Amino acid sequence: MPVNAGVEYGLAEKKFNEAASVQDKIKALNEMLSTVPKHKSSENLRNEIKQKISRYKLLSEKEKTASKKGSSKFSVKKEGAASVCLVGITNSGKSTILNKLTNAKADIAPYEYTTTKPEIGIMDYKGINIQIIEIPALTENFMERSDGPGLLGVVRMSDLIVIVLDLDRNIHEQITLIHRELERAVIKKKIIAIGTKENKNKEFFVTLDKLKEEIWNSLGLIKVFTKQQGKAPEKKPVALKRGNKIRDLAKHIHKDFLKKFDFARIWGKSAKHPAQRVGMGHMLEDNDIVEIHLK
Ligand SMILES: Nc1nc2c(ncn2[C@@H]2O[C@H](COP(=O)(O)OP(=O)(O)OP(=O)(O)O)[C@@H](O)[C@H]2O)c(=O)[nH]1
Ligand SMILES: [Mg+2]
Repeated sequence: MPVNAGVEYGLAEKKFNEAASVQDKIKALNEMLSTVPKHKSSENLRNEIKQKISRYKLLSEKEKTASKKGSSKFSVKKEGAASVCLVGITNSGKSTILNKLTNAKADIAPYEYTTTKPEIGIMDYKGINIQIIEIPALTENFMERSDGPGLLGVVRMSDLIVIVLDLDRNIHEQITLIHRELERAVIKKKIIAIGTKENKNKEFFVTLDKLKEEIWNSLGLIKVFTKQQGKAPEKKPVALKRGNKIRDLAKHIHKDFLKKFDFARIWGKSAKHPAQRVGMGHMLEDNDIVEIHLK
């Protein structure tokens, strides 16, 4: 955080980073700007924020023009613990991977541009639902296409981008194109890459199970099992953010749980010993089992 900026700036910046839509980004940037004092020492920071605002305003204009043309509004409802977007050039095997990872039945064909709208499926990762979305193949100047801003809007709201690379074609060209188009749309997000077709470049080639694992690991989530006293743990885990505490789990289960919380018992990696008694501030780890006791 810059020297001159205070807590409000930090909060506004957090809002900016978490904002999914261009409009929310602009709102958060304006908030950030209003918290930075008009002072010589903070001039650079103010200019930086102003530049960002004008870039996002330009994007917002593009979105508006495109939506007037009628075809840009792809409203994809977020579902599951996280959303992952598959991007790549045409024929790279996005639909093939989507169908393999999820319950989706997207059309797969040897000709180009088979997918013309977002295709959505749900991946089951050890009991956690993760939404996987394929968007139509990226092309040069994607943002200028009538449906470009809408489709990139779908990428923007996702939590992770998976680049699907056709290993039969020039990898460097694919990566360059994809990064350039994402950059033009000012999309900054965690990205992983996966290779399809011939296994010439081992670096990018992963099996489906490995891919599932890699997606999960890149999302920064943990899964936690709840249990009731005297009973076995629930079969379906709860997804939480890495670093979350018992407090977050209690809140996730029911808003009243925070008020009524007494203590918790915990088993697993974060427990010093099985059934350790802990408070709300105890940090959870992947695969922990938690029994919450209410007052
Ligand atoms: N040999 C081989 N063929 C593949 C693989 N993945 C996809 N294909 C083939 O490549 C072609 C394109 O696959 P799709 O999954 O439709 O590719 P896409 O990226 O969704 O393509 P568009 O939606 O048209 O842009 C199909 O004929 C697939 O059968 C793979 O790993 N190995
Ligand atoms: Mg496709």
